[in-house]
Amino acid sequence: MSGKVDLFFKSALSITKEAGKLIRDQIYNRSKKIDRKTCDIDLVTETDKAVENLLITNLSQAFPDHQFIGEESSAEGKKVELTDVPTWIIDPIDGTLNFVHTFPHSCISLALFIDKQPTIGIIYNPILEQLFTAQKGKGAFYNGNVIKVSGQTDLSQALVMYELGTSRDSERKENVKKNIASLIDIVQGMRSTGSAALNMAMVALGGADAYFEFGIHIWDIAAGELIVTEAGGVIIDPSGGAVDRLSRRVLVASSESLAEQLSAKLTQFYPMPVD
Ligand code: LIP
Repeated sequence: MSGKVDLFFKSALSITKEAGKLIRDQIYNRSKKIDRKTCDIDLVTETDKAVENLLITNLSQAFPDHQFIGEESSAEGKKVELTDVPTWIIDPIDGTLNFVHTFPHSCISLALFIDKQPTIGIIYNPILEQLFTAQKGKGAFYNGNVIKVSGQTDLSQALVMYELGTSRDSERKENVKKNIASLIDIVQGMRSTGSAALNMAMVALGGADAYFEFGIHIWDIAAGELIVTEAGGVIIDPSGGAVDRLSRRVLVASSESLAEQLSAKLTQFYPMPVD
């Protein structure tokens, strides 16, 4: 299977680079065609759709028996179902609001799951030429160089990634405010890129020490999970225990100890799962 995964990886990388050109070509277009999804801060552009279409078209031509879970296909009603069949999980532009604002922190997040396990992870910001990759058991890389998490084990010394999210749900917003107000006096710093995948890439790079969010989707975290764990980090449910990739909740950290310390400080929130 290893030879096959190498082929999957090489093909996916080439197709992702091709798709990245669509983002790079449009990032400075100030009149992007923008549609609203669930609210005025949950947006999709024609570039999101074009990138997802290019990835699915080319990957399904190369691997006809593979399945797909894509953010925009899901938004158009396709059921989100993770089976044992090799499945590509796609966020065509993670950080769409950044892309709309020409804020250059947006990326393609592409993962391959086999038997419901992450096997390939690719996070590519084509605007700043930032490429994070991992294959199961083969380590994590940033622009071809091996990366490792920071190994931070003290929450008071940690730089923690968070997000405000893209829903106007008042209960969720209150939870965000509560956790920021609590953590601001506990951790050394807090940062937000506007992209779950890039937040996870920062943890894998060792540039941040942890990231948590309530309200994400499987396509936001599927690639980042493998890149973080192959860099030596951990992924858990924010309340502790094993992550449920369809629960819309995630916590990654540079060490088991830091993950547990952060989890203990969080006020939990349980988003409605995607049906
Ligand atoms: C975004 C995530 C981010 C989250 C936003 C949104 P999108 O993904 O990367 O972490 O806070 O709500 O889900 O919508 O830009 O692909």
